[in-house]
This record gives sequence, structure tokens and C-alpha cells, in this order.
Amino acid sequence: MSDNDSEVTILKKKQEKSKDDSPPMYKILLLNDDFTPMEFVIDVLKIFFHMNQEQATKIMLKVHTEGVGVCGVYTSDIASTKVNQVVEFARKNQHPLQCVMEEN
Ligand code: TYC
Repeated sequence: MSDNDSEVTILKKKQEKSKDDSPPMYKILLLNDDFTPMEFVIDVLKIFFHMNQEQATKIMLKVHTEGVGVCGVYTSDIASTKVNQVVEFARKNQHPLQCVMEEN
């Protein structure tokens, strides 16, 4: 390979990197309410967002004190599936927990 060839390769890589071919991403937000138990919210964060006890407690307390908190960022399909799963799980346990998605 000559010096010229490697220069062309580098330019092509730069162009590919700058192209925005990434899908739109959505934040999943948990909203505070006065009735859902703190332990239930921690369980939700562990089960659906794969957090450990420490991470889940931190996010739950953020939502509790600030009113809203981000539990993760996902593509549209994954975000809407998770929102539906969280809301279904909350309703089955008779809690009013609200979970929504918002484009980044
Ligand atoms: N505010 C609730 C309580 O005091 C706890 C809570 C935290 C509820 C986060 C919802 O998304 C939530 N029991």
C-alpha cells in the first residue's frame, strides 16, 4: 500500500463518522407521585433498567425530591416496550406510578 492509499482511507473514515446515521433516541422518565412506595420504585429500576440497589436508590430519591428522573436512553421500540412493561407492572400492583418517554 502506498502513502496515497492510506490517506484516502483516512479521509473516507472521517466522512463516515461525521454522517448522522444514528437512530433517534428516547429518554425514559419516571414521575413522582405521593402513593407509590419507594421500595416499589427501586424494584422497577432493578427489574426493568438493570440497576443495582445503590443506583436504583439514587434515581428513586432524585425523582422523589425533584419530581422527575431519567432511568435510561433507548431507541424508540425498546423505550416504548419498557414504558409499557413498567406501567403494566405498576397497575398490576395497584400503584399510580407514571413512566413516559421523551425524544432526546
Ligand atoms: N414519592 C413517593 C413516596 O413518598 C416515592 C416515589 C418515588 C414515587 C419515585 C414515584 O417515581 C416515583 N412514597
